[in-house]
Amino acid sequence: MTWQSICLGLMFQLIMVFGANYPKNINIWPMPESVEYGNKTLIISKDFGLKIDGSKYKDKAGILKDGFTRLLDVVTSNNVIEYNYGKKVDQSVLLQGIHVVILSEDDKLQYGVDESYKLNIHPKGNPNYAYIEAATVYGALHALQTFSQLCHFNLNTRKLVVSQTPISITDRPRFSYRGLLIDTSRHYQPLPMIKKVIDSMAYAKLNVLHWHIVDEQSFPLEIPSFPKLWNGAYSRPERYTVAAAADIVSYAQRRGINVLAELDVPGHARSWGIGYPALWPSKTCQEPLDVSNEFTFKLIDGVLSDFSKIFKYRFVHLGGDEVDTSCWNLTPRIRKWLKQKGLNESTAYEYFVLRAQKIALSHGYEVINWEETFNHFGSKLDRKTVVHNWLGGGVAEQVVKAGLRCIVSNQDKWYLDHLDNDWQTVYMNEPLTNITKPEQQKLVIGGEVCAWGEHIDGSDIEQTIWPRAAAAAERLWTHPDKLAKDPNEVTSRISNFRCLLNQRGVAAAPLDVPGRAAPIG
Ligand code: CP6
Repeated sequence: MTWQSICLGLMFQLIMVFGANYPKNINIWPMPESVEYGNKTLIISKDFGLKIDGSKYKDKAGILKDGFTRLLDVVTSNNVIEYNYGKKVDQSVLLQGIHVVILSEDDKLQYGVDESYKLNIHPKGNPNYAYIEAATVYGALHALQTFSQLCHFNLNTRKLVVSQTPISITDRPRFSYRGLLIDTSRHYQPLPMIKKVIDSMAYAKLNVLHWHIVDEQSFPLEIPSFPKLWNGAYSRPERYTVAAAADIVSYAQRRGINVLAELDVPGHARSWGIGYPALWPSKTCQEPLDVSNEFTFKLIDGVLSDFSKIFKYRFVHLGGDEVDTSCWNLTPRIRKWLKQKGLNESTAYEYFVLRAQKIALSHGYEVINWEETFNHFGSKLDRKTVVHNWLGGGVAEQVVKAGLRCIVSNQDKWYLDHLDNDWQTVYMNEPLTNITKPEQQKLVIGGEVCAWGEHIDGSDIEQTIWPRAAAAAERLWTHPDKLAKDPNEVTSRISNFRCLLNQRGVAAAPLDVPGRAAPIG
């Protein structure tokens, strides 16, 4: 018997004796880059407060203060996980608050903003204050989310506590783009529900709400330049005013989430013609938008001009997917135009997409397009285009080889409206599959789970999104070394996160492990 084996055996016995009543892991979702934790529990003071002494950031807009208020709301009201870690509550130290130091005064939220943070619960320094350091206020908001997941209601002391201290966390996202698509054309979503989705995204550190606002079924958004467009809404109440859309954008921004607006052209746009029938090839052939009509592009210009006043993200999504161009040839007027211009259906599709791109660029946007555009004429796309994968063929590899950026959303793994994509499948979808060169890996800016709206309205959106979107959130946030190789290793931790969502009022569906929805410890 060697010295080492005696030592290991002793450690094992110690863990058996002292660790029996103690959680095996730490329930943070998504898992941070590095975590060290102990087994003490600290009581949170009744007048738990926020201080920002020493921060360059002065919180004039109250983004941090509001984030702190939300933290108190979720940890003190109906949203507390009851854990009885029992014996090691430190009665001698009251946690009086959180000291946040933010190094940059800039509160501009943009693609690539520094979201890193450090969270220390008194391993050194002032024992009465948790300590957060972040480059920007948005990193600090992530730190508060992590902190909120460490708070529990302790049954022994009947007090709110922070468990597993002392704790020391260093964290930052793996990808800058961590998206969720919602679709308000197939079914309208009420504003409070969109806000609820935004809140829940912040719990999982997702940072882009891809708002697929309009499609062939309805056009619910007010466009002041072309006020008849929202005649294509299902009904008067099922519409979003400019003010409401701007409110959604600011609500999201204050939580560190950007809103990516989509204008899907030239397919998926039939509803535009309810207000402006000239956009249809004909009364009986209503899709795609009329490529031969200058009014089509004048209208796109007006819509994108109005978009640019509301949607402040660097990117706009111009769709370009599933375009059936047959109406163009079936309409004599358009067939004549194609012939005059020397175009066929395929080159006219290319002409349309590239012209729409130019309009978006003129309004200061960079463009995201669905992958069919790349598959048909990738080399002609603007070099700043981000190609959005959704088909199953692993286009990301080709896109980054061509030097363009890519977002991954393959439908066989990351479409949430496909209910047979279970959380394990979602978890295991690796955006860098077959991409090994560092300079090509950098071009994959992230990924997105999609909740297409054909079968989703306010009654089931939360259950459809959660908990599976959380599995993607960890894939997109967590350093690959910390990701589980086998999703079953994280069942207990994701169950805990699902339970946390329920306790915060989000109707997350059960995981598919019978009887294990809310494990203790
Ligand atoms: N709507 C739009 C959709 C889809 C796409 N674009 C879609 C296609 C196939 C499946 C799910 C959704 N409903 N505008 C494709 C990007 Cl299986």
